[in-house]
Amino acid sequence: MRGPRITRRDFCAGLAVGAALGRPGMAAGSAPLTARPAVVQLAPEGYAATEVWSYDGTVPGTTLRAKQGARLTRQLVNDLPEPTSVHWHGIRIDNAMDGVSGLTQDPVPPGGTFEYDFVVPDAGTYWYHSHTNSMEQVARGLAGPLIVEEPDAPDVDRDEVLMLDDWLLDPDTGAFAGDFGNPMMQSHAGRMGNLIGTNGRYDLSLPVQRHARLRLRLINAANARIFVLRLDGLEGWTVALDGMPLPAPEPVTGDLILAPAQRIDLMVDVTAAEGAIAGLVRQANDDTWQALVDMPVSGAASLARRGVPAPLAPNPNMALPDLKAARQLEMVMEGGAMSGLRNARFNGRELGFRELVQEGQFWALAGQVGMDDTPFASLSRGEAVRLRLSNRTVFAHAMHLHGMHFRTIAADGSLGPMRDTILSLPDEPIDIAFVADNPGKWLLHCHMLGHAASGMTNWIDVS
Ligand SMILES: [Cu+2]
Repeated sequence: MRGPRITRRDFCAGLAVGAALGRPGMAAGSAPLTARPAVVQLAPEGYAATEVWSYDGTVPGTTLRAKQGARLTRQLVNDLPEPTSVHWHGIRIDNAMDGVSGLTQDPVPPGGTFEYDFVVPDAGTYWYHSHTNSMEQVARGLAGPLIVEEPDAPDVDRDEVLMLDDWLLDPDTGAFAGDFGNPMMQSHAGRMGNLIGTNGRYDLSLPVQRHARLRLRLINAANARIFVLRLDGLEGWTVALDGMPLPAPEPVTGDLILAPAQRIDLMVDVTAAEGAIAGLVRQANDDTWQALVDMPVSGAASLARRGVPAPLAPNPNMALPDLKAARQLEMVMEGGAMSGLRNARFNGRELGFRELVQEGQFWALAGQVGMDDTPFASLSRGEAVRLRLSNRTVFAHAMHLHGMHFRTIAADGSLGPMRDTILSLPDEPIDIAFVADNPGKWLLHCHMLGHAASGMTNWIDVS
């Protein structure tokens, strides 16, 4: 029997597929990462699906994995209706690849492409997200995990990436609710979702076996929510913060605080009995503890728990800042609702708070609202910096430095763990220190993305 003839229409469709696969300018071996609208079921079944902006059609985007020291190449294809760019959060990256529109690259227009090509020097848990109109684009779904694997994987039964997020949805339509630039949210704690979930699911469930050892890679992709978490039926250790291994695993004894953009790597053992439901619980607004990730327990991986895990190997070439020789800087954080901010510089002019509000701006870092041509600090490559973050607002902020990790300085002057994002609470100054060993223009901003968009974005120059 004869098959159907190929019609002109089939042929043209075939050509179109070929053209899509062979976009000009794509480097050999560079898989596309396509930012595009998609429809996904974020709300519980029975509610409407949500039109999101996604990487490759899912929320969160595909988990990207690379070996430590490898080169990662991805061609960003922008199929969104507005410009975009990708930031590789926590990677000590070549500045030209940092993805910050208006500072390290031009935004990629709709229909355009950009070749991201960089080395990942550090093993650990990282993530990627939009850094163009990010308070809207990240809230619409443009974020995904980026895992850099150790040369020798630690001894665990399972490695689970858990990207925590919240979404503000209209329950009737499934659409994102409200205005992303809502001034009331921006000037307060930020855009909080009415639906909270993990890996795009409000009811994520991971079946586990008793005594199994899991590596849990927690990533907070929310615009503004600070997650307060506890282990339930699990016992274990924190082994890394913001990708960077702790010198020794620290037993988890109380609450785990995960501010926006922060990551925590845990090694946990399932200690709950067979038939029980273990998992992660989170503190709700009314101080009750609610399930976030369920882990129903069935069967046993072994008869008994294993011993304390070995620490993860430290990442290479981490310079220790010399605090005595360090340049001392202070960044005062001001503004927001109920603040005493009187005036600050915006677009080269000193404006009063009321004028700033009329411009949609609410916050200042070191007297500056948003980015100016002049950086907060111009540093010489290799210079050690000691920076005090003084929060004179009544809100918490998650301060993120691009391109380099910093260390917190404890009250006794000792250096704490390395981080790229730190939670700053009102009237509790934090001292951090770092060696400015990565040349380029690096943002220093609040990762509560509505705050960043309404004043809390500044930058440093390392040359
Ligand atoms: Cu903030």
